Amino acid sequence: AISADGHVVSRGDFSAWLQPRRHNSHKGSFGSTGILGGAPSMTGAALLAGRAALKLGAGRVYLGLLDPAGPSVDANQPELMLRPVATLFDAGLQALACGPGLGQSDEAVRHLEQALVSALPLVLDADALNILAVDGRLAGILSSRSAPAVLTPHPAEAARLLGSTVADVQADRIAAAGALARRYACPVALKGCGTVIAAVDGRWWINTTGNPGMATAGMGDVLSGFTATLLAQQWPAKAALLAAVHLHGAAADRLVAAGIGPAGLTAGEVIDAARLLFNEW
Ligand code: NPW
Ligand code: AMP
Ligand code: MG
Repeated sequence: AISADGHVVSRGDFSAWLQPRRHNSHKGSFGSTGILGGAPSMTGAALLAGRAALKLGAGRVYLGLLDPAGPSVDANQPELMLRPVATLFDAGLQALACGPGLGQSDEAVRHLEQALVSALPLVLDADALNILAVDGRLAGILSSRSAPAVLTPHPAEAARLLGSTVADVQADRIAAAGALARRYACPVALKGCGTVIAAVDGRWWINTTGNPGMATAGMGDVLSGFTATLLAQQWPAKAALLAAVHLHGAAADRLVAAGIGPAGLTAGEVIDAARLLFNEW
């Protein structure tokens, strides 16, 4: 223990939820994960999140892309089901990641509100956090909703939410993560070297997996997909967040140990390495 309230993340923090698949499982046993994002020029973020969800065991993955000119199929991952965003909420989801490449258009705000007022477990990342930082009404809906949500800000997103600066956030990452967890009444992962996970009750964890090879575009979008699919597979919010953060970094560490990175490590490669590791766990 680092202090009475703080711990280093280890597998024991979530191993109770690592269950072998029952022999008679079917795709409905592993949940339908939704991804809301993919505005023009950022569809890749949503596709990465969707692929991450798929390869961490999702029964089904649905993507609602905001880009009207976006693809209707991912030729590299045709298992993903791409829907017009207006129909995403009709797909019978068990959890939804909001934010990867979402943008901050009026349409993005409307869909985020639909997510917040739903009873779905949510991952809120990237532009979903940027919208919450400037829209007090939606922030109020978040802090009073009863279904689970988790927040995964990087330091700049955390600074926007707190109305502070990246330097302030980085000067006391544990305090920043804890303040966000209290304010929004949900677990928070403040990402970056030594991701801090803060719970609503004041407990916090530092994750020591991960490396600077992860400092590349798309890496956070993969974490959103991992977290969302664990929520859809019925993991409790805090366990899902701890496991996703730990696995994400451990997968990147394994790739670097194999010479795949740090330079040039890609987010897509981390998805495949995480799949291997998760099946070993
Ligand atoms: P600086 O200035 O570089 O030092 P933004 P974004 C700071 C989508 N994506 N420690 C950083 O600092 C996302 O999903 C699409 C310190 C900079 O100021 C979003 O929807 C992709 N500072 C959207 O793009 C792949 C740190 O944060 C600022 C920090 C915008 O997201 C990429 C940048 O953050 C991307 O995911 C740290 N550890 N980490 C795609 N393939 O379609 C970050 N900063 O302005 O929120 O922009 O994160 O790129
Ligand atoms: P994002 O900025 O949203 O793309 O998220 C980046 C992801 O990569 C987060 O999960 C970070 O914790 C992780 N990451 C980036 N740089 C490092 C680093 N130097 N050490 C460990 N993890 C990192
Ligand atoms: Mg991000």
